[in-house]
Amino acid sequence: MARIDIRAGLSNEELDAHWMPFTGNRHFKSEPRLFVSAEGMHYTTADGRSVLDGFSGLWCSNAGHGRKEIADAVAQQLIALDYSPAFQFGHPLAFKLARRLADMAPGDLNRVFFCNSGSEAADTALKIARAYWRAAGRPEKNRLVGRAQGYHGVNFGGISVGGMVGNRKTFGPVLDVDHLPHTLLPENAFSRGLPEHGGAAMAERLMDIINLQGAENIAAVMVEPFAGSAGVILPPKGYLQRLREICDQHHILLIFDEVITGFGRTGSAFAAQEFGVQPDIITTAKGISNGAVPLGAVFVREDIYDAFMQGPEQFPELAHGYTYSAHPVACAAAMATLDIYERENLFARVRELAPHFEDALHGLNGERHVIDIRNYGLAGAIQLQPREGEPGKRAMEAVLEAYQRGVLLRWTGDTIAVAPPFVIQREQIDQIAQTLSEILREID
Ligand code: PXG
Ligand code: PLP
Repeated sequence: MARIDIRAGLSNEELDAHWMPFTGNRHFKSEPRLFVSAEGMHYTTADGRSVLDGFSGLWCSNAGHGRKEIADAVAQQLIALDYSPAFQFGHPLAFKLARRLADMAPGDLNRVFFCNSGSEAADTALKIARAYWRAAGRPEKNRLVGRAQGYHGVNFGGISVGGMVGNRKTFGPVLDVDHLPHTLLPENAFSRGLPEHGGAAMAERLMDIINLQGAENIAAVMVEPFAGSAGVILPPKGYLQRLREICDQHHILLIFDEVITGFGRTGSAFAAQEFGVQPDIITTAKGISNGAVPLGAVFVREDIYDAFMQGPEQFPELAHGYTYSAHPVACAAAMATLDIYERENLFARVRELAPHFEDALHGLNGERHVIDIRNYGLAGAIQLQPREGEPGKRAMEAVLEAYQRGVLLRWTGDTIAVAPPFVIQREQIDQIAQTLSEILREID
C-alpha cells in the first residue's frame, strides 16, 4: 500500500520557509495538518481524508466551499479588469458593491470604506473615529475604549483596543486605551442565546471610564456585538442597548466590530440588526466574500462622512487607504457571495438551524470537563475546565482529535468554538456534537 503522506510531499525546507500565523510552528511542522481541496461542507486533507468544516474555515466560508458562482465571477473579473488603481481612480463594481452593502446595513451606515481584512477594518474605523472629531471641531476627543477579551485583529490600533493580553504583551507600548470588563459572568453559565444577568450593570462600567477620562476626551467605544475569537462571549440582555444610551448621552461613537457577526452568523445580516442596537460604525471582513478573496469593509454613518467633506475639493478628505482597497477581484467575489446569500436565503437558514444547533451543543452539558456552553445563531462554544498546570492543552487536544476523526473545529484557551457554514445539514450538526461527546469521554 502506498504510504499516505500527510506532508503532501513538502520538504523540510519548504515547511520551514513559511512562518505560519498564530500557529505553534514547531508543533505544526512536526505533524502538518494540510488541506488540499474543499467542496461544500468538507475539506480534503493531504492524506485524502474528508473533514467536516465546523468552523467555516476561520469564520469565513458562510456559504460553504468551492462555490462555482464565486470562482466564475473572480475568473471573469481577472480577465476584464485585474487591477485598477485604488487612489484617484475607480472602477464601477466598487461603487455598485458599496451601494449594495449600504442597502443591507442598519440605519444610515451608508458610506463604505474598503480594505482587505478585519485588522485593516479595525484600524480604519479607529482612525475615522478620531479624524471625525477633528473634522467636527473636537480634536481633544481622541481616546479610545475597548473591552477585555475583545479581538480587533493584529494591527497596532486593533491590539490596543483589543483585550487579548497575549496579542499585546510582546510588542511594546501600544495606544493608551481604556478597557471595559468582558461580559463572561459565572451566573450566566450554560445560557441558551443571550444571557439574562448583568447586562445593564456591565455596560454601566463605561461610566467609570467616562468619569476617569472625561467624555470630552473620548472618541469612540469599540466592541464586538459578541466576542468571537475569545470564545463566543455573548452580551447579556440589555448590555448593548445600555452602551448605546451612554454613548449617546456623552457624544461617543459606538463601533461594532462585526468581522465575525456580520453577514449572517446571528441570523440577521448584521448583529446590530439582530440585537436591535444601531452603532455609528461597523467593521466587517471574512463572510463578506465568503473568504474566497481577502476583503474588508467599514460602514460609516452618512453624516460622519459628510463631516469630512470640506476643504479644497481636490485633496483627499481622509489620508488613509490601501493599495488594494476595493480590489476589483475582491469586489467581484463579494458580489457573487451576496448573490448566493440572497438566492439561497442563507441568513434565514441560520435562524432555522439555530435551535437545532443550540440543542446539539447544550446536549454536551454534563459531559466530562464541560464548565460552560454558549451559543447564538450558528456560533457556539464549549468551555472546558483547564487541566491542572496546563492551560489550553485540553481544548487543543480535543480539537486535534476531532480533526483526526474528521471534524474541523477551533480552540481558544480552553474553549472549543463551533461556527459551521450556513449550508450545514442537521445530521452534520449532530456529527459535530457526537464527535465532541466521544472525545470528551476519552480525553484526560
Ligand atoms: N475583528 C474581529 C471581531 C475578528 O474576529 C478581526 C477583527 C481581524 O480580522 P483579520 O481578517 O485581520 O484576521 C477578527 C478576526 C478565532 C479567529 O479563532 C478569529 C479571527 C481570526 C482568526 C481566528 O476565533 N477573527
Ligand atoms: N510599504 C511600501 C514600501 C509601499 O510602497 C506601500 C504602498 O505603496 C505600502 C507599504 C503599503 O501597502 P498597502 O497599500 O498594500 O497596504
